[in-house]
Amino acid sequence: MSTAKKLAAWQLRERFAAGLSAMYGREVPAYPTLVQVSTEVNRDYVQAHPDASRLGSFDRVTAERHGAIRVGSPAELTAVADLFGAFGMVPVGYYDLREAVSPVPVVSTAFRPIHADELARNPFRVFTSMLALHDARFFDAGLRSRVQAFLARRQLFDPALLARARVIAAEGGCPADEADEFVGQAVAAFALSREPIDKSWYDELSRVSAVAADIAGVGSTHINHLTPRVLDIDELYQRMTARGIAMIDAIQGPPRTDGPPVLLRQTSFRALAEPRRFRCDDGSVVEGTVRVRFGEVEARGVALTPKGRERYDAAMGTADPAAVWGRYFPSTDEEMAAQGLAYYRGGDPAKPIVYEDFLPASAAGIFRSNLDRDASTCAASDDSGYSMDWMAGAIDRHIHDPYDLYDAEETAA
Ligand code: OOG
Ligand code: NI
Repeated sequence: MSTAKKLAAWQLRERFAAGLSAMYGREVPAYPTLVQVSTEVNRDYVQAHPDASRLGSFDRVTAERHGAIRVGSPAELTAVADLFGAFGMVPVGYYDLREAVSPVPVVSTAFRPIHADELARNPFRVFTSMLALHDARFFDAGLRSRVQAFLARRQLFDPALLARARVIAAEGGCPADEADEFVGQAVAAFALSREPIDKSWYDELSRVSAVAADIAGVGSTHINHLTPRVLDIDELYQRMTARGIAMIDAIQGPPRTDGPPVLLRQTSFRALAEPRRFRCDDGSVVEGTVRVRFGEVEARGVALTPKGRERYDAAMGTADPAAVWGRYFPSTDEEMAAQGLAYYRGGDPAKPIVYEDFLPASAAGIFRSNLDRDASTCAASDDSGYSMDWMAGAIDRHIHDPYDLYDAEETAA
């Protein structure tokens, strides 16, 4: 029997997250600043609040990131699922961003670890969106078949990398001496390509939606953003603004309140222009820029039960959620637990279960805040049939319901 040292899925995940962060920091110079300010905010917060680690240790929170990627087809989404499986990341939740106030032509899931001990070791998660190509409101039949032909010609991941990932997922880890190469290749698959972009194709897709151009206008995928977690997002917002970094107008999600923080609050700074080369119809290559990648930061609170979520949605539907918050939510964890509004380990209000997922309205807002204009739609009706079940079938995997996971964690205690 081999005695070679083996790395477990979580150790590979930790290296994968760190590798992506290092690469993204080289690609997007504002990102290391965001990480640095986030770390400072967390350090100051922990010093001033003795109970700060209720929602996660300083080490976990400061190392914590989520990423976002976008792919074009069910086959590409399946490849992502194969790759992320090696890192112990499985699909959780279904988000339909076509239903947002400013619709985005994608349907999404999040790949993440699901067990409490795995989350505590490294909670890296990736919000993953797939182009809703079969929604006729965005894509007519002609454009759809040209996008499909374009996607069929590209290969996001080396088949050998995916084969290796499937073996690692099945074995729950890999020999230590193979880890660097595997993780390095997985990270590199999400680098921004330097290949020239076909200008007229990119422009045509941009007229439908900037997201469509970002996904299907180029030959590869890339990290769209990596998001550090902070313990005090209002403070982070102020410190970034003081450094002269223009943030979007608002913090998305629940307002700041005196009571227990719930769900997820996020904010971002505007996508930065990055140099890209474009190939014109006459074959010449010109320098240009694209603006698609941005910086985002988030604060996480306690996960809400379905009953709590209903209250949340009702509060958020009012004109000024901050002003009326107290009518919808009590101001202590004890009351939150007693009323069955949020999840606590073993029902103990001293042990909140952190929300590990995303919010569709915020996600659409994050997309939206970084696009110059909304998607253009036509009057056609949507017969795409996209749903969570459709997606589960398309990638041939169970998509976990977040509530099942929180329920299980509450009783596992
Ligand atoms: C994903 C936007 C959603 C979030 O944090 O809600 C997201 C994207 O822009 O691709 O990352
Ligand atoms: Ni995000």
